[in-house]
Amino acid sequence: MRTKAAVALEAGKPMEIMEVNLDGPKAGEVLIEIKATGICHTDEFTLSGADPEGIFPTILGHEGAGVVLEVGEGVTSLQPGDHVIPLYTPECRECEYCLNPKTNLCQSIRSTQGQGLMPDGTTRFSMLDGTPIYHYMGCSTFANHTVMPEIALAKVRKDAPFDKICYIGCGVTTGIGAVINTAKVEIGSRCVVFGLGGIGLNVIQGLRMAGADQIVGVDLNPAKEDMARYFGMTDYVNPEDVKGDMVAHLVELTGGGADYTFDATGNVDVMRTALEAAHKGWGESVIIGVAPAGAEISTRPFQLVTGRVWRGTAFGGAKGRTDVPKIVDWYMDGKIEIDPMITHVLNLEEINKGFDLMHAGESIRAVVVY
Ligand code: NAD
Ligand code: AHE
Ligand code: ZN
Repeated sequence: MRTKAAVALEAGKPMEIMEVNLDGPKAGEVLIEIKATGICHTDEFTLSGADPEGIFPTILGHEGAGVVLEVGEGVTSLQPGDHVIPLYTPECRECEYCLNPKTNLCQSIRSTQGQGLMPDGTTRFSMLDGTPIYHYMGCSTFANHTVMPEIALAKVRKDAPFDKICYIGCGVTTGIGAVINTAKVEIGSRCVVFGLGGIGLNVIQGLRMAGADQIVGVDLNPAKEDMARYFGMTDYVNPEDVKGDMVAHLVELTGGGADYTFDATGNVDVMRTALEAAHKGWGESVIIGVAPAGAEISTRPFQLVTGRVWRGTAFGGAKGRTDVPKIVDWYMDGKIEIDPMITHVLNLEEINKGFDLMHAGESIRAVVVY
C-alpha cells in the first residue's frame, strides 16, 4: 500500500511530507493505522544528528496511538479493530530480560531495532523509487500507517482518545515510571527535577502521586514554571538566578540534599549537579535525559563512596504490554492528567513546526493528528 509520512532524509534538515510504499505485515507483524503521535525531544535528538544510532532516510516518531488494520501469520494477541499504543521497548515475555522483574529492557528485537530494521532484517517502508526507508525505534509513528512486531504493541481500551493517550507511548510513562518503578519514591520524600518539559512534568505528576513532600523544579526557561506548579512543583529554581554554587543552593533548599533527583534535560553537566544535590548517605539520582554521541558523565567517586546512587531509566522501567493499558486506565479514571500538557495540535503537514515550537521552548507536547 501507499501511505503519507514525514520522511527525515538527512540529519539536520526539516522532514519532507511524501507518499511512501509500505509492505504488508509478515509473520508476527501487525499493520497499524496511526491516529495521533506526540513529538518527543528524542525525535529531535535523532533528527539533529546527535544520535549514534541515527540512520537516514528514516521515518521518526515513537509516541503514537492507533488501530490494528491487519495481522500477519501467527499473530494471536491482536485482531483488526483493536486499539494499540506502539512500544519502543517491547515485551516478548520470553527473553531473560522479560523474565527478570528487575528490568523492562526486552532484548528480543533490540539489535535489528537499533539498525532501523524489522526483526527479519528488512524494512517495510520504501520511497516510491524503491529506496528503503529505515524504521525508527521500531515504531515510525510519523507515518499514517506503520508495521510493527506484535510484541511491540500494547492493546488498550477503545474509549480512550488517541490524541491524548499517544503521549503514554513515551512521555507520560517515562516520567511517572521513573518515580514509581525506577526510584520507588516513598511518601514524604524531598525531590528535585531538572528540566520541566514533556518528561519532567510527568516526573512531577508521578512525585505528587507518590506523596513527595517537596518537589523542586529546575529549568532555564521561566515560562515552564506555571505548568510545573499546576502539576505539583513546590519550589522553582532558575539556574540563572542562583548566585554561587548550584549544588550548595539545592542542598540548602532541600534541608541537606534531596532523597531523589531526576535529570530530564539530557545535559551531562546537569546530570552531575543532580547527582551531587542528592543527599549524602542515601540520595538517589535518576538519569532520564538522552545525551549526544560522545558525551560522558563524571563526578568524584567520593560522591558515590559517601552513599549517593546514580541510576538510569528507559521508558520509566515499564513493561509495556502489561503496564501501558493500566496507565491508560489511570488517565480515563482521572488519576493522572494529560490534556494540559498537550499545548499544540498539528496536522502532518505542520510537523516541522512542532520541532520549531520545541526549539523555542514554547510547547510542552505538540501532537500530530492524522
Ligand atoms: P523538552 O524539550 O520538552 O524539555 C526539556 C526541558 O529541559 C526544557 O524545558 C528545557 O528548558 C530544559 N533544559 C534544557 N537544558 C537545561 C539546563 N541546562 N538546565 C535546566 N533546564 C534545562 O524535552 P522532553 O521531551 O521532556 O525530553 C527530556 C529529555 O528526556 C530528552 O533528553 C529526551 O531525549 C529524554 N527522554 C528520555 C526517555 C527515556 O526513556 N530515558 C524518554 C523520553 C525522553
Ligand atoms: N540511541 C541512543 C539512545 C537513545 C535512548 O536512550 N533511548 C531511550 C528512549 S528515549 C525515548 O524518548 C531508550 O529506551 N533506551 C534504551 C534502548 O535500548 O534504546 C544512543 O545513545 O545510542
Ligand atoms: Zn520519547
